[in-house]
Amino acid sequence: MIKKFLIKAKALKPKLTTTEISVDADKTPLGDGDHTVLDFGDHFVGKVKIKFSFVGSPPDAPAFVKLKFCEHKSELDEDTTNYNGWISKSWIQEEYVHIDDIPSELKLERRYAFRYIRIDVINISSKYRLVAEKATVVSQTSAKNEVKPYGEDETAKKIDKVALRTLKNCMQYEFEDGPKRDRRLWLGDLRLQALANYETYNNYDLVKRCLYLFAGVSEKNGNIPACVFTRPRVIADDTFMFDYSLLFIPTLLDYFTATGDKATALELLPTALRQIEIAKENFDGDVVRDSDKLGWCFIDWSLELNKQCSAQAVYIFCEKSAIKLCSLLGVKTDELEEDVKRKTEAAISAFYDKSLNLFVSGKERQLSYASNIWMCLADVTGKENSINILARLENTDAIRPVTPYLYHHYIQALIDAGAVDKAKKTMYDYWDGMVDAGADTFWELYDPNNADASPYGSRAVNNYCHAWSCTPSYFIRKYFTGGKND
Ligand code: RAM
Repeated sequence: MIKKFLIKAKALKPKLTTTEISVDADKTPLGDGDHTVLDFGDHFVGKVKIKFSFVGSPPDAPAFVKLKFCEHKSELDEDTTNYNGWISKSWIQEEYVHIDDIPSELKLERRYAFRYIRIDVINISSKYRLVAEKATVVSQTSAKNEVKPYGEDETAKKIDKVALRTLKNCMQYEFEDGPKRDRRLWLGDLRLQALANYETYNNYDLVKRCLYLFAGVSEKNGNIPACVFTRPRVIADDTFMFDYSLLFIPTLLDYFTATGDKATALELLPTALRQIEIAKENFDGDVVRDSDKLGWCFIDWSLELNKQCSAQAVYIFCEKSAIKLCSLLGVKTDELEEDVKRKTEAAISAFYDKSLNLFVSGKERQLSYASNIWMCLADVTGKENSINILARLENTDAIRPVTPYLYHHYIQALIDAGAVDKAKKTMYDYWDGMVDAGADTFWELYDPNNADASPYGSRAVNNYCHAWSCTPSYFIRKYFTGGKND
């Protein structure tokens, strides 16, 4: 823990903006086994109150009800009793409550992320029926301003509206990954949220707070954890990821580029550069270790993915960001430049398959979008080759991205290579698919061919509002502007 950084993070803790939204229920009298659904018409994050009354005789026994908060309508009828995912079932937003006094207003302590509330009456006396009258959410966010959906056409505007809401609802005391689950700050998510934030809500202090939180909880050796808990007090998670630690560097570079805040950049630069030194411990010579000896390197939620090649590329990408940041700050870059040159040459000789003209990964020489996307982002073979690599991939059975997180990187790689039209089409197809499937906010996972896709063994714990899916707002404003930014 570095106290002076955590003190700065604390001073930057935002005040949340709250808004009260109420909806009337359909007031159907509910007996044993009956249920009703309240629809708030959009996705909200906040605390909830529900007013109940009754019809019939005076209530002579409590009503025992189940409340289920759902982000997406498909969750309303999802049976979660036999949940067998590998992360805790406690993330599912279900409550079992006794209502003793009726009429009364039930005030729930937890914060929920939802559009719908399903109320099931489990047990009630036969002498009366329960009536749900009205529900209210005090919605909260640290986004200060409203941002008008923007886009060069209707599809872009439609996607942007949902992306803006995704970002806004993940903006709480930190940039959360998902307001339903895990409700905390992850580095990979932060980097993408910050990019979208610079084009939209411009809450620079929230990014600054998150940078100081990460730097403040770094290990004794300087290593930055993949995620931070802030409640009930600030504490680092014991999860470290090869890629996420390194991604602190471009996150700091982006922050400095957006704000010009040199004091912060200079203060956090040593922490950023330290990630390169620590990452080096995972190299044999200039080639990063294979996936099984590397520890966790995230890249994507595809469980079969070999990460070796992507890890090498992330390292190069981040080291190049470090060079840029140092140059902007007037810090010398000779050692970084020598190292990146060696790592780039090693990347080509270890991972570039000359017969395929594509990058492959691991002992099995696995072909994936991830490896090639990251090698293009790291600009290992130059822009012209990148455009060919990304085009060539399409006619192969390379492992495809499964999360909007890797889709983001795919789109960025296409843009960097100059394939802006293809990037736009890819973004429209993928994100508009979620809009068509009823997204009010964008999801953690979206596989157009498999509605049940989940890295957790059950989609009941998937998020339908997830940080890393908000970047259409960034792409649309920065690159797909109908010539406005050219
Ligand atoms: C998920 C989180 C987060 C991501 C990590 C790797 O559990 O929701 O978005 O960054 O995994």
